[in-house]
Amino acid sequence: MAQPHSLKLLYNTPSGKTWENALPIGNGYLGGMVYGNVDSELIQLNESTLWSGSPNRNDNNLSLDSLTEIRKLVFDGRQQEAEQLANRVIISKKSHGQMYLPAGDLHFVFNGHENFTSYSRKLDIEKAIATTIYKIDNVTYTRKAITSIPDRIIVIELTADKPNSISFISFYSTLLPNASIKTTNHSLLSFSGKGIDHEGVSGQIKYQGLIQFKNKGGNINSTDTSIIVKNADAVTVYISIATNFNNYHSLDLDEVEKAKSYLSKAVNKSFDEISKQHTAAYQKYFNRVKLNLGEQQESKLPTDERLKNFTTTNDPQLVTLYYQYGRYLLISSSQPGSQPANLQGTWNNKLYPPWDSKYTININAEMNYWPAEKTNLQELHEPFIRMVKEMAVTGGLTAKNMYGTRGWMAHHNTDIWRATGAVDGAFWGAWVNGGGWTSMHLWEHYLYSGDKKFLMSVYPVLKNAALFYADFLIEHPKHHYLVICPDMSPENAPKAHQGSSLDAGVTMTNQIIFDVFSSTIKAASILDQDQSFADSLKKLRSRLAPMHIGKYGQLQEWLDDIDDPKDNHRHISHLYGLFPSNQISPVWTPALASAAKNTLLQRGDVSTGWSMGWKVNWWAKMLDGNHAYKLIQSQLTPVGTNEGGGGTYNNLFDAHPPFQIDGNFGCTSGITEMLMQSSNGDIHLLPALPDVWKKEGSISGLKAIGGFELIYMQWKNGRVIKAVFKSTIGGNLRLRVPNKMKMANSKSLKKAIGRNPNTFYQYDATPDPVRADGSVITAPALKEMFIYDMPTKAHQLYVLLSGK
Ligand code: FUC
Repeated sequence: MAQPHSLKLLYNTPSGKTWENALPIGNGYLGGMVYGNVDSELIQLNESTLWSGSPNRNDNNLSLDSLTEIRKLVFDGRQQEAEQLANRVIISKKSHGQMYLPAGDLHFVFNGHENFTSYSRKLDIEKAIATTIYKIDNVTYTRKAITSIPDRIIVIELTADKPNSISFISFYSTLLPNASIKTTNHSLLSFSGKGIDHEGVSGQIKYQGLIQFKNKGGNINSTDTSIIVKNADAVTVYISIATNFNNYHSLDLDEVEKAKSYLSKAVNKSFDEISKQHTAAYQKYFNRVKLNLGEQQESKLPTDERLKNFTTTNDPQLVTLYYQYGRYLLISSSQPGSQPANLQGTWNNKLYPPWDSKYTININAEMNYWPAEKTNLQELHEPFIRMVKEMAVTGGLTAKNMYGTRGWMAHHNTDIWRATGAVDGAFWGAWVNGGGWTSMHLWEHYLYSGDKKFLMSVYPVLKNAALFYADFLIEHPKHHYLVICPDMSPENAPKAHQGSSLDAGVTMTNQIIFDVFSSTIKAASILDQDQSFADSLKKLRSRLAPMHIGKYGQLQEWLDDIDDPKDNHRHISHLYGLFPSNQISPVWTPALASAAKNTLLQRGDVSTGWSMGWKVNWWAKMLDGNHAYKLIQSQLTPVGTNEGGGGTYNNLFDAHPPFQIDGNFGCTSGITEMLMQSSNGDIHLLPALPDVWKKEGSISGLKAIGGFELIYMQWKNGRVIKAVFKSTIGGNLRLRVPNKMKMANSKSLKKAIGRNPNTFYQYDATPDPVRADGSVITAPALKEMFIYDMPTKAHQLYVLLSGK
């Protein structure tokens, strides 16, 4: 099979003034947006700890005294009054979250470069380098930009193919007030200042930027605030930015020393040397997964044109590019020790960005990390996991202050200060599952790695997430289940509640609690501790509300059957149970799965970017590859052309709109789920392969639950013809494939019967009207599949070939 066209975003026009045309580079700590403009180039800068405000809390401690009243109002069906009261006593009177700030713009003015030819710019995501090339008269100019992972700096190289050709003026500008900008020794441009005050929280982040210009040939000079280069052969620019941020409660680092130390370590290295080491560090992650869906001639066209054509052309390589771009963006915005990727990853040019460019944890921040484990970037999950551990501390006080419980909780937003109070308005903010949902990422990391030491280290976080629920659940006076009240299905309101979202015992919450309890019970047993606590959780779990199928054949979003089949709200939160959780499965719970399918059909396809990204995952989990592909088509539609919905910008950033990075990550996860799933009690190969990709393709490097790695898989005409697995911790590998397979060494594969003996693949019975009894249920859609068992040992390769 032909090798896929190299993985590059290509353009033959500069970005102009449009930020969403510019190309992102980053290393988790620093971000740059490279415009590739010719006579006035712009690199927009970010530093991931440059935020407004300072350590602060935003709980509303009036909550506790009014809780009984709010609950009574909700149970009495007086939701609007409950919401009004919640606005007064639950919603923060202080900060509604601080903002991620831009770190300024670096400009280069090239006089006489207005009329250029032979222009191209590209982002090579195999090497993580952005390049701009153009010609003026007979001179070819090349600019390269990287954000080095090992050196923690941005480096730009400007070259020309004739000596003495490079002349420009460079200066820095910023939206941040009161910045000080100066030059030193004619070659160092520095900027410094403080993050801004916001919503009553004083800005205490101090930042320092150092931009060192190094010319070869020609000469270099400066004014007070700009650098002037004349007739150089080549110029290298080293950008170091640091802040005093140490962690969410201390600002005790020296930003000047930090910025200096990164710069001094890098400045004596050449661009080539830094870029070689950067690419090697980047490829350590990136090269782990290779995807080939085939390619057509379209691969050679500029990326923006391919995007325009995508819905009407079969361009599988654009999907490959978009898939790998999701991995590129995660590597570039989330490195061990860095801040987690926020709503915009690491890239923001606005002083007041949409939703503060912070962390929305009722879907968006979690979605950012869906590709982390399965696309073999598990180390990059660390910043998110650390954020959860930190919220477990700040949210411990919130649980106590606001709800009088033990354990920890968070509402629907957080920020760099790990604020866990309720924000925006009760309609959105009186949601208590930010801790429950985010803590499931700790469990997921354990499921993929089998790392018991890790599980031991995060067990207190899991246990305390469970404790909050254990204390906060109360009996529903009408339904008698244990429920959360006040509760809501994120950001949606049933018609019956006249515009109020508040309710009790909504489906998503019950599913999240079920997961938090089930994983804590399992973790306690794996770690051999807390047996009586685990038993008490089992009792509580058995009293949670099960999922219900409503009068339109839908999965009920609320405890009462009050869904509107015409509701096309972007949040379909009750399908959390289908993905990322697996309480709904066409294998184990066919009736619930068909209700989930009805819900998906009723809600429709086109929506905001992240919502479509989620839908790719859901349709993949429904084993419907063609519908999942339809959503990829809607996602890969130029922004503004999907009626009422999101899409994609020219630089392949996801459009909510505006830009929000979650849709990129959601889609990368969804494409993975189309090719391999490991959440239905087995490793399922090609579970949702759309017709357009059936002919042939291959993928390598995906990770599966239980420490398995798919070293390589190749398919032809929808059949798996080769699959190579590695196990890192041993255990039974149960395989579900669309065709017969055999082992390469002629050992026969055993036909699987009963429950998968691999404990990583054993799920607790879900609250399902068609609960499985332990035997393998074969839903009609799965009749044609072949299921095998193979005991494995750690670090051995297992090669399987298709029968014919
Ligand atoms: C949630 C979503 C919005 C948006 C915001 C950042 O509130 O409902 O669509 O994505 O997060």
